[in-house]
Amino acid sequence: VVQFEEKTRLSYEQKLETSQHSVAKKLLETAITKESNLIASADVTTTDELLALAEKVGPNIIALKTHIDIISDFDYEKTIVPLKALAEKHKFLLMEDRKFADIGNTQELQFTSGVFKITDWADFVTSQVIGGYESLDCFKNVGVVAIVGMSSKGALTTSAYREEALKVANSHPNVIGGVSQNQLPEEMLLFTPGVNLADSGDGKGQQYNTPEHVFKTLHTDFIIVGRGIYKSENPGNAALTYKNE
Ligand code: S5P
Repeated sequence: VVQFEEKTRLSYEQKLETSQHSVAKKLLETAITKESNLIASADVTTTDELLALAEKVGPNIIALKTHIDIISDFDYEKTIVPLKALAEKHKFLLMEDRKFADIGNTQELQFTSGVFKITDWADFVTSQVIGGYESLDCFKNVGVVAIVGMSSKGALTTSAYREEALKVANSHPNVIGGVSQNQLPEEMLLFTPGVNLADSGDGKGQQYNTPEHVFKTLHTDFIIVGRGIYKSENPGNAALTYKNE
């Protein structure tokens, strides 16, 4: 009888031993300490909602993912200062999902300037790799999560694109991992959005899988959950449910 052994994923402890980047290490340490691999996506549009959500989900997440440019009353002192305090209190990291997609010089300006000053507060950011290797050089003081594959219907991140994107991402020292709906090389951390226990889509192109599916078939390291948590009647309980899943 020939037995086929299913390839198992490395443990967070094993990944911690081999990870090179300080932000990757911090994420893995947080995951181990809090026994969580959950990132909540805070796609809310006011500072009050953002801070209230962070307070509720904070104990059960390892990172809070923001789209800081959708906060309509953004103010560095009123939005970021208390958000950083909550991150410190509940021991989670801040992931700004900016999905940079330009030449290096422009990305550097978008990262460091404007009202958001992402460089001052984000622990890690998402970036497309469409601008090529050198476009990622500006993200020196943060970890970069490369957008390798997207979850939406009809996305142009085909297997040929993903293969090329991975070459850029996996060779760049600022990159700690990738966002994808497919497995990644073991040395990269895999972040998977498009996770929801109740729905299979949102009617706007988003496609959902369950936590069980992405952990078992993709060997995801961290799930990213937005509406499954922040639209829930009780986001604190929902975060705990997704953490336990
Ligand atoms: O391929 C992707 C990449 C990202 S980062 N698909 C995604 O949905 N995302 C983000 O994950 C998206 O921008 C949103 O902030 C979150 C998913 O939210 P949900 O409400 O659909 O869970």
